[in-house]
Amino acid sequence: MNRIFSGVQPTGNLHLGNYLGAIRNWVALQSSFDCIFCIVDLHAITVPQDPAQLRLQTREVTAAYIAAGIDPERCIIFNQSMVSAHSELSWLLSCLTPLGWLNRMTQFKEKAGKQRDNAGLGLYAYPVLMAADILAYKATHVPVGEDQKQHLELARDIAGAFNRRYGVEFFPLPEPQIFGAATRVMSLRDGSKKMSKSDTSDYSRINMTDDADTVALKIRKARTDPLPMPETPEELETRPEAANLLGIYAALTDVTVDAARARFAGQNFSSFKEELAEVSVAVLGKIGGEMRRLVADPGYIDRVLRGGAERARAIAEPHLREVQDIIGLLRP
Ligand code: AQP
Repeated sequence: MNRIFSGVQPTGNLHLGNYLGAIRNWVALQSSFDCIFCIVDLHAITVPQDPAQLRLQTREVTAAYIAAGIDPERCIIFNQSMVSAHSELSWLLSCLTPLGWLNRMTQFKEKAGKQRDNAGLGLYAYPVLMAADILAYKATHVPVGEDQKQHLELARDIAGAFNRRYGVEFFPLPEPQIFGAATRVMSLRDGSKKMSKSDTSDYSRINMTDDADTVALKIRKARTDPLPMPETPEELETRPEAANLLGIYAALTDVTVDAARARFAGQNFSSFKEELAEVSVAVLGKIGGEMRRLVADPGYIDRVLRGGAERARAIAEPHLREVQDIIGLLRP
C-alpha cells in the first residue's frame, strides 16, 4: 500500500487553513493509504517557542487530528522529536543538499524577512528536515496545502540526489497531494496573505477552537468588495476575497468552487456570509468541542503519542540503518 506522511507545527492556534488545506484531506485519505501523521515540534522550534506552550500545543494538535476524524488505531500519530531518525537522517541529507537549492526557498525569505543574518540555521535548514521526515518512512504521497509545494519539490530533488550519488533506487520520489477547493486559504482581512497561525491582525483567521459566535463574527467582518457575488468564473478570478470565501464554503460543503459560485451568483455578500457562518459553525463546532474534551485528558493524548512513536520508530530506524550502510558509515 502507498504510504502518506504529513504534519502540522504546534506553533499556535490551528486554523481553517490547516484544516481545509491539510487535516480534512487526511481524514478522507486514511482508508486508502498507510498513514503517518506527525506533530512536527522540531520544525516549531525553528522560531522561538515558550516551552510550556509548546507542550500544550503539541497535545492540542494531536487532539485536533483525532477530533477531525483521524483514527489513531489505523494511522500512526506521534510527535517528531520522539523519533530521533528524523534528525539523524536530516544531517545525512543536508550533506548532499546544495546551498543554492535552499536559497530559493520563499518561506525562509518570508519568515527571516529583513533579519536574515539573525535567523537561525534551523529555519534555513527546515526544508531538509522536512525531506527527512518524509523519506525516513519512504512515504510515496504527501498531502499538504499549496504553500508547502516548493518544500516538497525540494524533498523530491533531495531523494533523487541521494539515489544518484550512491547509484541506488532507495528513496521513492514523494508525490504532493494538493487537492480540494481550499488549497490556499487566505486571511479574512487581506486577500493577498495566506491565513496563518502567526498573523496577529484581528479577525484574520478562524481558529479550529473558536466558538460559534466568534466564527460568525469573523465571517461577518471578513473583508469583501462592494459588488454583488461574482456571476462568472472569469469574474471570480479578479475578486480574491470572494474567491477565498467561496473556496472555504465549497471545501466545507464538498462541492466545487464553481458550483458554490453559481449558487450565490448575483446575491449580496451578507446572505452568503450568513450561510457560510452556518456551515463553518456546523463543522468546526463539532471538532472544537471534541478537541476540548480530548485536551482535558492529557493521559490519553500522551498514550496515543507514545504508541505512535513506537510504531514510527519501527519503520524509520531500519531505513536509517540502510542509509548509513549505503553511505558507508561503519556500524561495528
Ligand atoms: N492558509 C492555508 N491554506 C491552506 N493550507 C494551509 N496550511 C497552512 N496554512 C494554510 C497547511 O497546513 C499544514 C500545516 O502547516 P504548518 O503548521 O506546518 O505550517 P505553516 O504552513 O507555516 O502554517 P501556518 O499556519 O502559516 O503557521 P505559521 O504561522 O507558524 O507559519 C500544511 O500542509 C500547510 O500547507
